[in-house]
Amino acid sequence: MNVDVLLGLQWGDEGKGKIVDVLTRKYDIIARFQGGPNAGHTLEFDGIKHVLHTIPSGIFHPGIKNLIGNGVVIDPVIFCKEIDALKGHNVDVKEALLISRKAHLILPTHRMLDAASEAAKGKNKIGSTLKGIGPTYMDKTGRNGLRVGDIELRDFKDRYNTLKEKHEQLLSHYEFDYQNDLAEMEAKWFEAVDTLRGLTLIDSENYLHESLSAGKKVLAEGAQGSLLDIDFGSYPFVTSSTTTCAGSCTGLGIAPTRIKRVIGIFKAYCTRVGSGPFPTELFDEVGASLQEKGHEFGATTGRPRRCGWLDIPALKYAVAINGVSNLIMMKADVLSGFDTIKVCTKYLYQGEEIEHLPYSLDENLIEPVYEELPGWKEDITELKSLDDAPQALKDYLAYVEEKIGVPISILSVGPNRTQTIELE
Ligand code: 2SA
Ligand code: MG
Repeated sequence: MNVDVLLGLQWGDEGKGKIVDVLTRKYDIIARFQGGPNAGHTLEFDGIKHVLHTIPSGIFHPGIKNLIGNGVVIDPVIFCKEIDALKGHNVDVKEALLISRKAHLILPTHRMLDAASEAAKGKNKIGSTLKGIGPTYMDKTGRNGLRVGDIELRDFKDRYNTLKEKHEQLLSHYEFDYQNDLAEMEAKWFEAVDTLRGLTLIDSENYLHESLSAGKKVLAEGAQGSLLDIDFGSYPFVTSSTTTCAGSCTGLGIAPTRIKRVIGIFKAYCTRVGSGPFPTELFDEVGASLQEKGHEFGATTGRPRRCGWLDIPALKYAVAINGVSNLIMMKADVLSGFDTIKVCTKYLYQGEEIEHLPYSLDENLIEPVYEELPGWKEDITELKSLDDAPQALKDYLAYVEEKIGVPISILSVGPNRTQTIELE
């Protein structure tokens, strides 16, 4: 059978967690393919809000397998905290959660390196989540990393010490005041590694291959967003993994020919957390109101997210890179109440109008050009069908579909599972 891929088309926080949770019943396996505890996937149901970082968003559905793929980086300490938070929700992690032996481990010293590297950048900080993501992927591509499967080897401690010593050398080159006690961090880390050892560690590419051959359906769950992709994002203000569709092949070991649908999620407006260019960013009361109404704060760090209008050239770029077959529009409810809604349809780039995303998104070179659409005043959080939607919302959806050339198959009008309208 096939793999569907679900990923974010903007700078992350599009609502992937909620939609994976909603769609899980259609699949047998939910598989995360990249990123790590930098992600914050928020799910809300039965009056409770859950935030997942490393664990796939299908975990609350009995009978579904949730796989952490080889492309993911795992911090055992954060991972164990997530597992603890699942206790009391009837989740048998030994049964429901599978972990690739080829996933890489985030060491305490990776986190220290992340902090030191960010501090050294001064005003050019990436705005990293400080979870050690960049240094861990650097060790992966530098062929120095530690993998989950290593914890089953007899010489694991030696391997750990070799990498830690390398890190300590690197750290000695930074002038950075480490507030944390490494010995204490290490003790917690090794305790968490023991817990990890007791979970279900597998060669996940083989498992997926066999499952697909046996007719199982897989949903690959992305983290962060396409504009944070290491190759195609607003480099260097990106994360260190392949957040785009291709990442699902390398991060899970599935062949491109297995992929059927590519489901792209976007917010009805834009947000970005961390540094880096953001052409449609609003610094006025409209931006403040989007932030407040949309509760736009980082699910991992609590940082306020920057807000702005929808950016069509950026969205089109993401749709093209990923080969998106279905769109999902999130947080349409947050746009209720505006007299008019602006949409960026092109840019003024060095004095010339362009409709594509240019190489540099430097704010001194690029200026968004907007079209204005009528807004709607109605509260749409109880909406069950598009038939009952305000005309201006229907027009907004039709406008975006026409601009992008891909149908919108789901509209989300609130954070809860139940506030989801399937349009197909
Ligand atoms: P990193 O930590 O090395 O991956 O940071 C590099 C850049 O990637 C951004 N990034 C994110 N952007 C949006 N959401 C993310 N997850 C959390 C959330 C973020 C949070 O769900 O809200 O809580 O702050 C995420 N993870 C990484 C990051 O801001 C840097 O710009
Ligand atoms: Mg998030």
